[in-house]
Amino acid sequence: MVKVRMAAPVLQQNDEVAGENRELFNKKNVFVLNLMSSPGSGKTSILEKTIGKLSKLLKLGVIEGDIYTTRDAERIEKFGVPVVQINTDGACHLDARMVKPTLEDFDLDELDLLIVENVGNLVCPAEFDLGEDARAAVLSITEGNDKPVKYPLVFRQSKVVLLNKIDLLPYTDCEIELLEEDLKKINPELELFQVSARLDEGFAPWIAWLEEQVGLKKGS
Ligand SMILES: Nc1nc2c(ncn2[C@@H]2O[C@H](COP(=O)(O)OP(=O)(O)O)[C@@H](O)[C@H]2O)c(=O)[nH]1
Ligand SMILES: [Mg+2]
Repeated sequence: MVKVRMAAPVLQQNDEVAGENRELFNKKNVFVLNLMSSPGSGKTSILEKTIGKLSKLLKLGVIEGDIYTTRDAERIEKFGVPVVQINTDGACHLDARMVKPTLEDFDLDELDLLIVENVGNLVCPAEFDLGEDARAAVLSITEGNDKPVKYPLVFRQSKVVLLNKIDLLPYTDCEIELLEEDLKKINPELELFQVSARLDEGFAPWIAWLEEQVGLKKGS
């Protein structure tokens, strides 16, 4: 059974709580990734593939952010990794105060990597620090070439963008080189990985990046 936490209104400021979360993650040497995108671009599908490839190498945990359902957490639970669902009850993003109580549900001493799937939304989640070490964004190539320039904040703040649904390239008007150019203009430091969660293709550089980040955190 998936554990569900309802978001409760709390008065403490988000950044203050994000700082407390970050302190705890640092103390426990857990690398925390905040995964963001619009609904349907493939966050959960990418997580499923990522867990399949990493769970033998690293100890993983997942927080699922959703407005109402536990569907994504149920998908993740099948892989046997600890997962907690946060239902935001209408809110379009997770915040640090929602994340904090869920940390009691994990044995952080036993985790190397905690991935937070944020609520599907390209705008609001980018405004809220959860205390994570890094952000990654998923952009599926079916969403239209103009999304990076229309919603730059999420891409500016991310270290990685996973360009998903590459298998659909022949059926769309996506111009992948231009899309990558726009993303690099917004954030020249971005690591761009083209993947297809459907075909399970292109994941090696992403997995290597995650392993590197976890290693750096352990060594720090
Ligand atoms: N063709 C194709 N479909 C995909 C790919 N990744 C995800 N999907 C589909 O896109 C839909 C949304 O995926 P999901 O992982 O739930 O997206 P999320 O809302 O961002 O978590 C589902 O129907 C997936 O099967 C992909 O690489 N290629
Ligand atoms: Mg999802």
